[in-house]
Amino acid sequence: MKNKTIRIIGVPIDLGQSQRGVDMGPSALRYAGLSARLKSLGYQLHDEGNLYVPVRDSVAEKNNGGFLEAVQHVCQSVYDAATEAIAAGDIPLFLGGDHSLAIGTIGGVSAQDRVGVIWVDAHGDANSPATSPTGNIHGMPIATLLGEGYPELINIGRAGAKLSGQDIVMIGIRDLDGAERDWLKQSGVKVYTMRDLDERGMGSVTREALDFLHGHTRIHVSLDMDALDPNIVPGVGTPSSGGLSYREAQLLMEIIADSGKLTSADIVEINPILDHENCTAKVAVDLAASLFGKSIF
Ligand code: 6HN
Ligand code: MN
Ligand code: MN
Ligand code: MN
Repeated sequence: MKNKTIRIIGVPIDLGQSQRGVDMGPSALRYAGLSARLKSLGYQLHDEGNLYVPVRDSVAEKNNGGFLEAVQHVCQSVYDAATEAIAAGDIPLFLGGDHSLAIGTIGGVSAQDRVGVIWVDAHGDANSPATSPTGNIHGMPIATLLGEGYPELINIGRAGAKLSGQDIVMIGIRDLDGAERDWLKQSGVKVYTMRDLDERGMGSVTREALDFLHGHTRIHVSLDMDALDPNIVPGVGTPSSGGLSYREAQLLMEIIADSGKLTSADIVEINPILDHENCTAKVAVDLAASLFGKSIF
């Protein structure tokens, strides 16, 4: 995997949720030294800058759909950037922005091959417009990718569902809405909650997760920073207590790296306005280094 090119693609989207500030996530990650850290591991780094995302204040909010149309346009350009990076043989690393962008990243990276997704999050992000208590699209990417929800988002890039439940493993889950939970249970997605991690430990859970995806040659990691405990990552818009420790998250990244199958990733939901001295982005950079193969010894 090393001597490959990592293509950094910023997606400063804050239109999939209601807190201001998550659009600054890509800058926070760059200021925390992301490129230099990955370069030091032996990769070529190519920072494409940020994709165009309209400034929230310049977009009219629709009554029920929030910023549906704007999210659709952004996710289409994310999809295109993802397919281009994969076609070039690069590893795209998407910097969010809120988690709605994963509709585009995962749609795009799965255009040619079947891709296994490891979704690291406190939340299931498996609401549809019918089940969502907030209407926020960042709570809907998993359902959308599985073909449930707004047709405008489901059909981005190519028509229909981009994944099936057997392509997705979730780790770190502890905050599901009622109807979201019911839907997830019948979806075929493999869900590891915080209780699973407490009982069995991160090492065993991660190895089982990789085994669940053994038929997939490519793995995409979608890392929502709110998977970690808010005590160590205060800069997230939807914090949930009882999250991953620093070392649990590192071990997860280290074991995924050992698989040698990582071909794309997202780091999302960092909100510098809510953060303390960019510490959330600094933790994210540490995790990215492990995900891309840094080993302690
Ligand atoms: N995220 N389940 C809540 C909702 O609004 O649907 C929270 C979603 C959080 C989404 O953190 O990416
Ligand atoms: Mn999320
Ligand atoms: Mn989340
Ligand atoms: Mn947020």
